[in-house]
Amino acid sequence: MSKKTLSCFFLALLMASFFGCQGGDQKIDEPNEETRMDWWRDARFGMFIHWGLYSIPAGEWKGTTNHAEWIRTTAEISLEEYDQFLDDFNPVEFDAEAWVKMAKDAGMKYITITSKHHDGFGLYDSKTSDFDVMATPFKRDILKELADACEKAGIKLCFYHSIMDWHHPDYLPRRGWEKNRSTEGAEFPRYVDYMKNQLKELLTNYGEIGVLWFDGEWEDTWTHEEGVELYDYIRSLQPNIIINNRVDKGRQGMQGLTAEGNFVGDFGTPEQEIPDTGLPGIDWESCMTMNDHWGYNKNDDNWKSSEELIQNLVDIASKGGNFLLNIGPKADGTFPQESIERLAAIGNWMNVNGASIYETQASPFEHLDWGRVTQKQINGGTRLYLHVFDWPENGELRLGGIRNEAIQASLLSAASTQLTIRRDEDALVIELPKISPNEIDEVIYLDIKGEPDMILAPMNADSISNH
Ligand code: H79
Repeated sequence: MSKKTLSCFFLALLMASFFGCQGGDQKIDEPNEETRMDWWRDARFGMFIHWGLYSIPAGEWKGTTNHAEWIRTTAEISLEEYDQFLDDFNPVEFDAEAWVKMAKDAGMKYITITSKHHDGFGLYDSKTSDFDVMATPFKRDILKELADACEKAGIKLCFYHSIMDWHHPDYLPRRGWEKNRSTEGAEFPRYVDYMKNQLKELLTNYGEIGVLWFDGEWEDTWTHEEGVELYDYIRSLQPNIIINNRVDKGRQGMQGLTAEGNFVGDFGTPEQEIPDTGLPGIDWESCMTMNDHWGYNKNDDNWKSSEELIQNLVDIASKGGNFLLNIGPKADGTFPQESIERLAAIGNWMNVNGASIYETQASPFEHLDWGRVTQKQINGGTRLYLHVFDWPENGELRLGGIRNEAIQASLLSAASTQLTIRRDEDALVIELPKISPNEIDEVIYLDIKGEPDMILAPMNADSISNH
């Protein structure tokens, strides 16, 4: 093992122990593993869509306003009352091609939509259920229209499917407040069969699906054995599909990474957070809302700025993860205006800087004051993308702790601009224009010879125990 490989190994070990996880059983011994995950690892950026009957009350119920896709439970709405939303679901403005175009223009490579959320409502034509879009005045298979639009646009379609189900009579347990819903005759194994039949429909009628994204696995009724069985079942229907770690019981809280053990699932799922550092050898995807709710909430105006969202995407890419950014469409089938504006701003940035995100790997640097780094192999060397969040006042960008010889540096937004590079002890220093062309994140690319040869802090027992 070379010194560099050795230090990478220790870094990986340190991070794994720091996070208390080994990524579980990620099935890395399978011969087709690399190709199966390739498109997803290259994509880096996807759109989450939370849409269903809950978009009708839009987060508000009898004067309380802090609800969304959980409204049936958080507002304690009886099944009979919730079922009445079926009559009102008529999103006449829904236009699958327009949705897919907004995702694509923002630079997203895949769309993960709720085929069924915890409320049990299906956005598609399910022969196994009466609680689906065909029971509404709309009577159009939303997922089929999206599948066609995605196919045309070259976007991967993925499904979020909740294991927890507050509607099916065989699902257990009932919510604590649901005193009037009897459990008599309910049999959980029959619910599992129902869910598998639904999944079979979803994996048979909508072409090749990119990801199955499970959720609601934390309830006591769902077991590790059922998770493994479901994982294998899904892979038997579409062998190349990718499945998140919430299919099994190994997820560790909202941090979302898989605990050590024999758990199935192809990637970790941090929710509303970004890990502090990269996680070498572990696939993960941070999912996040643009405001404070997943489903549409008409009173929630706590929108993240476009700057924050772009910097989140960069931060995640610099740590080797994917970003799944959520939209909660309105009941009429349109996206909230604030979401449309943010998608457009991200798209403007991605049009210029997409190369610094797609098909990149995590940063070789541990910490940088001024921003983040992503990297890509090039002929004979490595292209480092330097994402400058804080433009240096003295006009000098300092990249410390790297031994490689520099080849050239340019602004990604103006590749003809050659920037001057000099070495200052362990650092490469790049002379920048006085003013940043893009205050959110101007990207410099720096080509170096060979793979990054980093000067890492010595890994001894003291430095490990200091973490
Ligand atoms: O679909 C969106 C939310 O509706 C859903 N996940 C995102 C993608 C979601 N469901 N619940 N939550 C989010 C928060 C639930 C957290 C908890 Fe737990 C469930 C706390 C205790 C049980 C997470 C899982 C922490 C421990 C286990």
